Amino acid sequence: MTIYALSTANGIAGLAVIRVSGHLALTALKTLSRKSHFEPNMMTRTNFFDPNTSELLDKGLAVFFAKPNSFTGEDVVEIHIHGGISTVNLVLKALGSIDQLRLAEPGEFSKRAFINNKMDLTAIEAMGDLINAQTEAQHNQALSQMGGSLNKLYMSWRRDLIELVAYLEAEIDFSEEDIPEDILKNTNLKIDKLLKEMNHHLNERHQGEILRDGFRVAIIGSPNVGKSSLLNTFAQRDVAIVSDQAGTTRDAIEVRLNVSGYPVLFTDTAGLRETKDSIEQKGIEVTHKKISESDLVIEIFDNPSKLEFKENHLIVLNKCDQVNQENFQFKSAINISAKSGEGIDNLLEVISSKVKQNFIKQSTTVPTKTRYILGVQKTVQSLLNAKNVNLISQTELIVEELRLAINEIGRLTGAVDVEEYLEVIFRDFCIGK
Ligand SMILES: Nc1nc2c(ncn2[C@@H]2O[C@H](COP(=O)(O)OP(=O)(O)OP(=O)(O)O)[C@@H](O)[C@H]2O)c(=O)[nH]1
Ligand SMILES: [Mg+2]
Repeated sequence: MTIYALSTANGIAGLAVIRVSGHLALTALKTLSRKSHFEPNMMTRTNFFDPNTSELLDKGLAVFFAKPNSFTGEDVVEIHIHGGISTVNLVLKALGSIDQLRLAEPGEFSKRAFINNKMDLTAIEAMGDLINAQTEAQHNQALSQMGGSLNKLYMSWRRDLIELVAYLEAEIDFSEEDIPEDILKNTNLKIDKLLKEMNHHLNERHQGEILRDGFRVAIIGSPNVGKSSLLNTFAQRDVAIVSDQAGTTRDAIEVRLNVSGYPVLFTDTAGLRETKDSIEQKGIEVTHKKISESDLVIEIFDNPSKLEFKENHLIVLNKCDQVNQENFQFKSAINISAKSGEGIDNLLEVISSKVKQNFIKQSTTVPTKTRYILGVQKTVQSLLNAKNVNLISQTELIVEELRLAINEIGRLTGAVDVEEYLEVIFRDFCIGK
């Protein structure tokens, strides 16, 4: 079947692009444009008509990509028309009236690209990440993985394992006696090298989480010091209730912000103090949990005489509009006023440099999906099993475990049976992608 869909966002816009893919794509374009020839890869100005009423629908541009040199690997046509609900709907309706054309399902263009070997699964998933990226760091990571950085890593492991199996199998087939000692030693060395690389990869998962979910900053301190006020100042809107009553905030309130191109998740928490109020106690429990989960803790004080320095906490003295700065005992606290905005830029800069330190080491092959982490963990398990079998007498068992490992890694890129994954992966895509 030839499929079509609006590939740009729905709604009012200057332009809209409708994509058509399949063996009838060019026929569909010719039908709508009443032109008999389109040069591949060349943008052509054309009118678009309703094939049933001959009515002019829009004037625009069209481009034809001949298979296999297209996004999906099939014949593809892009129809560029004016954006806007009515024009788009009329052209979609006109396409739908052509025999054997149907509206694409979510992610169907990408699925066809995968089936036709235009992209492996890691690249397709990275393309989804690219579309959803909200910060520069997420964008860069996605772009690199779309370019094949993860695919290259996984494929190199798979190739090493396949070579190892071939090597062992040759030995099993040809030697009448037990496998020579040096071959087994060599096998173990190779397995150890792979295990080291895979464990290193798994250790990078936290970086992937930070990139996806944001660098987590917990804002803590005693009641009334101005935690919620600071969150509101960062967010530039009222996300948390501010009042002069101690114990205002009970639930943790989260705001995701872009700090110098990095995703940062700020959490405002319940003020820490002894209390008999059971709801507030629960809030304080949550605060402790947030502290343990965070990548950075900002501890706020509003009284210079109470300042206390703790390792790994960023100490902030709030309400500097109120207190006489000359009296500060500790100059090393960051002085701000959540109310007047004084010192906020400086504080953001300090946070930004902490976030950057975290991302500087960021590798482009971070396992960005749970699927990758689980697959590599299973591979590691198979390799550990392979190492544990009795090497001399049970070489077949080693080969068996290595085969499991090869299969597991192959599923990550889509090199082997992945039917069960496909639906899950493409389900998250929108129509037209
Ligand atoms: N003068 C001055 N007042 C501030 C400043 N920041 C906050 N306040 C006031 O301090 C009081 C407490 O502010 P909140 O932001 O609710 O404090 P909190 O730490 O979230 O308090 P709890 O949620 O109760 O723990 C409010 O009356 C704010 O208006 C500041 O920079 N200067
Ligand atoms: Mg509060």
